[in-house]
Amino acid sequence: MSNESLASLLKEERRFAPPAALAAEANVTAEAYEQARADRLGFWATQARRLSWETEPTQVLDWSDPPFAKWFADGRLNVAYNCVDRHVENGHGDRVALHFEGEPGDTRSLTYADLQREVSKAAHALTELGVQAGDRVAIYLPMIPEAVVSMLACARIGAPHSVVFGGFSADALATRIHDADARVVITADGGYRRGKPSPLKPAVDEALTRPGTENVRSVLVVRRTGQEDLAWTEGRDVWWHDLVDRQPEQHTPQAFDAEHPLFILYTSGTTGKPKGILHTTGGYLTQTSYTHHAVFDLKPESDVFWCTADVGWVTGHSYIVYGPLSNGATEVLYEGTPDTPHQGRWWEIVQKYGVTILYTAPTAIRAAMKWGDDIPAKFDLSSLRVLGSVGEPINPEAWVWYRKHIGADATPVVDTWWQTETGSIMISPLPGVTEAKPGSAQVPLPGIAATVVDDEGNEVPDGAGGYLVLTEPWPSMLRTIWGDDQRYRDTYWSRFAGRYFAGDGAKKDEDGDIWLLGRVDDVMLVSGHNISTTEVESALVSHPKVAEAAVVGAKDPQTTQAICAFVILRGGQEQGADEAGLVEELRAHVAKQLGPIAKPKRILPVSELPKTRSGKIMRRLLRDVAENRALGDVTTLTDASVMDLIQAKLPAAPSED
Ligand code: 6R9
Repeated sequence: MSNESLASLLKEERRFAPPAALAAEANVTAEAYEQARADRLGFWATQARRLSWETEPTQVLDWSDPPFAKWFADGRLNVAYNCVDRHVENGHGDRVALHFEGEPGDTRSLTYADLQREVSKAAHALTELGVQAGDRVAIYLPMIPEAVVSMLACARIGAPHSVVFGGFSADALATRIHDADARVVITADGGYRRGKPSPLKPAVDEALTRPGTENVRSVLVVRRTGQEDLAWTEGRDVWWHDLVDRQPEQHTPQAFDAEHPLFILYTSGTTGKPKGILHTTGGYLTQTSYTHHAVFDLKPESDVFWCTADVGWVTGHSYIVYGPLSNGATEVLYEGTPDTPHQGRWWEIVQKYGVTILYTAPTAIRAAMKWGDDIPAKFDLSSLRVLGSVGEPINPEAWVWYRKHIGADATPVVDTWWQTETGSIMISPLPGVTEAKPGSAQVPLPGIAATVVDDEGNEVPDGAGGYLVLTEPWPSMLRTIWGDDQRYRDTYWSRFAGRYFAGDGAKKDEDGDIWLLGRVDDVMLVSGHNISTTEVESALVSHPKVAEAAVVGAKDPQTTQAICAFVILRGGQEQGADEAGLVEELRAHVAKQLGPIAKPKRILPVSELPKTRSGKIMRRLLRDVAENRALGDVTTLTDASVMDLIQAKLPAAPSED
């Protein structure tokens, strides 16, 4: 961003009070903020008692060597015991942990007692393969119960896992195996996506031919799709059902130090080599458990929780595996895509399992908006009581749509800001406390310290914009970048001395509530003004004909950058008929919402946008298109053919003012 702080253009006046019944019974009340303010570390020490420790910690935070934090350092615990065994010991062995729904419609329910047996067997199997505490295990699986079981089995024996998205290529997998120096890979023959089996094992075979992957001794393969003619390397490859099924059903968990590594998860960032974000044991589990309890108001006896994320994303780690299971939740695990075999699949699943809490991403909400209101209307969604959003700023219009059409115009919507690096939710309303504002993540959770600063690192006043920073260490923070302490310091702790720089633009409104404005790299500079892509996108989405928008700044000789928008129209909107008229209407709409400076120079209606598997729009690629450049790295795209469709729309005559 240039010297001028990010201008804040969007005005949002709608307010939604928490439902009285929910507020009266809420897990967390306004008092939590007071307690945390009065004694932040004492507050986290109290939250650590949510867990069962073999050795209770006496220390809370050790920040004597910043930015390298230690939390609860003299405590010892086992994560899998906390997520599984203790619930069985407490009499909840018959409670369903996972309702698995395969994409083809096959189902499987695992109780906590089942999960204990499966995790124990898998832990024995990994030990038989020679995996010891500290060894890294790569997991490359579809969204099937074995993914959860594998992660917990690794945690049980103290072997850090590195989960790699099933959609990533052999190259991406090889780089991650190499960087973490993994010893074992857990995979499947394939998984189901969009109605067909999609192979996985061949990518592992290919990855393991690459230099740097020689230390992989074994590949453990789950049979999911039953594909024939699978290549098999004798002595290295072993079927899950051959090895795991014959193991003993009891396994004694061993406690590890609170700072023992739990997992590495790679984030690609915008450029360069992926960063292996390292998370450890006690602090991570404390904060994922607390935030899951507080932000979703989880009542483990009655709620059915569903986080739609892939386990290969941090959201799947923290809010499919560690948060919900540490809290003894019953949850849904769904393998496939939202529109297979029909566009009501998710709502059918909500109805079938009586889902009460749904946690998803803005991209999915906007897709549902595009498909039309009539689709969710066909299903009984009355079980839902809390809705959550994560991954990108949620446009106010999408927020309101989500509440109205999925939440019966009654459920709270919690917009949760956090990152792979933060491990758990950091900024979010609380459903029983906060008066919600559509489009704003609002306030740091109790025990979390965040603010917005200008270029010089000075806190901006209410009503102004700048950079989001975290001003105090937090329990589930990353501990370093795997194997690269210097890059950890440089990336997060050097821009503003003593504070964590998140890389996001943000503003504080007149009430001091925080609004996220997108990645700092995406901010546009137009005729000397910094304009956030998020705000222009939200203005476009507030037009009744637009479901989704992606905005980029393209080089421009007159204005430094010109605003270029790609829009997806809502269901039922004619495309092509009078495109020029529609484009003019949308440009005028943005000018009216935000002011003439934010009026896009070009608007291109498209049918799809390039996204990562976690649903984030890849603006970098759209910038390449808008500036007529060859496309950069597309390996983390869900569907590379999208870019061909978008490029085919060009060149379109840019409309001039
Ligand atoms: C959990 C996750 C992190 C980046 C983050 C920000 C964006 C996530 C958001 C949000 C606005 C929210 N982001 N949640 N922006 N409002 N509620 O997404 O982790 O994949 O590491 O991405 O996602 O830009 O910096 P990760």
